[in-house]
Parts: sequence; C-alpha cells; structure tokens
Amino acid sequence: MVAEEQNPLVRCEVANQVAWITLDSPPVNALSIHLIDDLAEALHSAQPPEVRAVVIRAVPGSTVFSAGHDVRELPVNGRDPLTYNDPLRKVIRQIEAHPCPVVAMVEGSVWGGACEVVFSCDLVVSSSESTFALTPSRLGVPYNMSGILNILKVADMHLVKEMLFTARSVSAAHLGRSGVINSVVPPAELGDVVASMTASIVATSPLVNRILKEELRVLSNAHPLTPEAYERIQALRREAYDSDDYQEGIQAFKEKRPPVFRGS
Ligand code: YXS
Repeated sequence: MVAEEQNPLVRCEVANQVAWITLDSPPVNALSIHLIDDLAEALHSAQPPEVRAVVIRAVPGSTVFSAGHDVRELPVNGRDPLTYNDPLRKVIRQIEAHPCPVVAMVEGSVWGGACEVVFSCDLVVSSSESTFALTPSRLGVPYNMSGILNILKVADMHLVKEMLFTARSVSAAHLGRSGVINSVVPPAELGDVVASMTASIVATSPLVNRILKEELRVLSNAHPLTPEAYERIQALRREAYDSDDYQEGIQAFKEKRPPVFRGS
C-alpha cells in the first residue's frame, strides 16, 4: 500500500486507456521494498476496462532508469538473497501476470535486477543512449532460476553469458540488434514512439491480448525440471550466497571500492 504520510516512490496517471507508471525514487530508483510496494500498488490500480496498456518509465530526463535491487536490502547472513517472496521476484511475476501488455519505456542506464524488470515487460522501447548491465558476478550474487530463465527468454545464450560473465554495460543498440529491445530511438522521440505503440495496443481486443499474454507466459515457462536438477541448482546457488565472495561483493559496493574476489 502507498502510505499516505510517505511520498509515493511511484506515480500512476491514466490517459486514453494507458496507465503511465513513473518510477520516482531519487537518485537511482533502487528497487527497494518501498519502491516495489508502490510499483505493485500502481500495477494493481491499473486494470481493465479503464486500462488497456501499461507503461513503466523513469522520470523524464533520468540518467539512471534503475540501479537494480537495493543492495542495502540484500541479506548478508547466509540467507538466499533472491527467494520466491523477494520483492523483486514478486513484482516481476506481477508484470508477467498483468492482464494488459506492459511496455518498458527506458531512458538512462539499467542495472542488475532492473534489467530483468525491463526484459520481463512485454515490449521494450529504449533511448539510444541507454545501457544495460547484468551485475550478479560483480556483486557475488547467485541470481535465481526464474530470473535467469526470464533473461534467456529474450536474449541468446552467448549474449546472456557475455553480460553475466563480464558485468559490463551493453548498449541499447546492441540489444536492439539482438532482438532484446523492440525499438531503439533517439531520446527526443521516445515519448512519441511509446505513445504510438500504446495507441495501437489500445485499438486491439483487450480480451484477446489478455489471453495471448497469459498463453505466452504459460508456454514460455513450460520447462520440465526434475527435482534432482532443481536441487542441484539450489545447491550451487547456496555455495555462492554462503561464500566469502558474496560478502566481499556487497561490502565492496558499500565501501565504494572494487571487489577483490578469491573464488571461495
Ligand atoms: O553514497 P550514497 O548514500 O549517496 O548512495 C549512492 C549509492 O550507494 C546509491 N546506490 C544504490 N543503493 C542501493 N542499491 C543500489 N543498487 C544502488 N546503486 C546506487 O545511490 C547513491 C548514488 O550512487 P552513485 O554515487 O554511484 O551515483 P552515480 O550516478 O555515480 O552512479 C549511478 C550508478 C547506478 C551507475 C551506480 O550507483 C552503480 O553502479 N550502482 C550499482 C548498480 C548495480 O550494480 N546494481 C545491481 C544491484 S544488485 C541486483 O540488482 C541483483 C541482486 S544482481 O546483483 O544479481 O544483478
């Protein structure tokens, strides 16, 4: 719930059956529990029939779309940092289950879990000046299975491995050429391109869009996974979040210094 006494970190305005949801948590839209609660509330309020399309954006002119998971809220006591009920996981599932097409309108740089939020939207329109970085290996974080699957749904394996293993920023143009981003446009055209796309969505059947979106979600998640395979991946992830590298990654971030990983 958006608490009355707190300034909501997310705004939602509806016009012409399009819900414009703006992340507004300076300085970097870190995906904190508070921001995600407000984003969840905004998504919950933006429903048919008043709404037929949703846009998630940052404040116009932002240099950072979102810095990803709030590092200050990552556990450092041997607990899995990205479990089913982690706020980031919850809001990504909410975007995937939303009955309307959700468009990510990206300006500024996108980091870590915020890349997955963007990639989990149904369509992505990005400023040509934007960059995207997947940073688990720079923080020592064992990204979770659903998150990795969501990234693999939109990007080829070599691109995913490049982004994960290097933690380097990749340009919107590169992701556009790779089919990860639907449209890469000059910053000045971003608003018009998104408005045109959402107007086309609004003009189609909301019933068919809702059904097709859920059909695509179910089909894209249809992966047979044996209990043994699940347990093996969980054991690997535990090896990471129980490691000194995990502690070092988060401590280095907090101390604003490069991490020194020792692989244990
Ligand atoms: O020092 P103050 O108090 O002013 O705070 C600084 C930063 O510490 C803070 N901040 C964050 N706080 C929590 N969580 C974050 N993710 C985060 N990012 C930044 O914001 C204040 C301004 O940051 P500063 O001075 O660095 O601003 P800048 O404009 O020079 O640089 C902006 C960024 C976003 C390029 C830079 O802050 C940055 O590289 N942030 C970390 C991006 C990142 O690695 N995100 C991944 C988070 S972890 C996550 O999403 C997943 C769990 S995973 O790791 O698996 O991908």
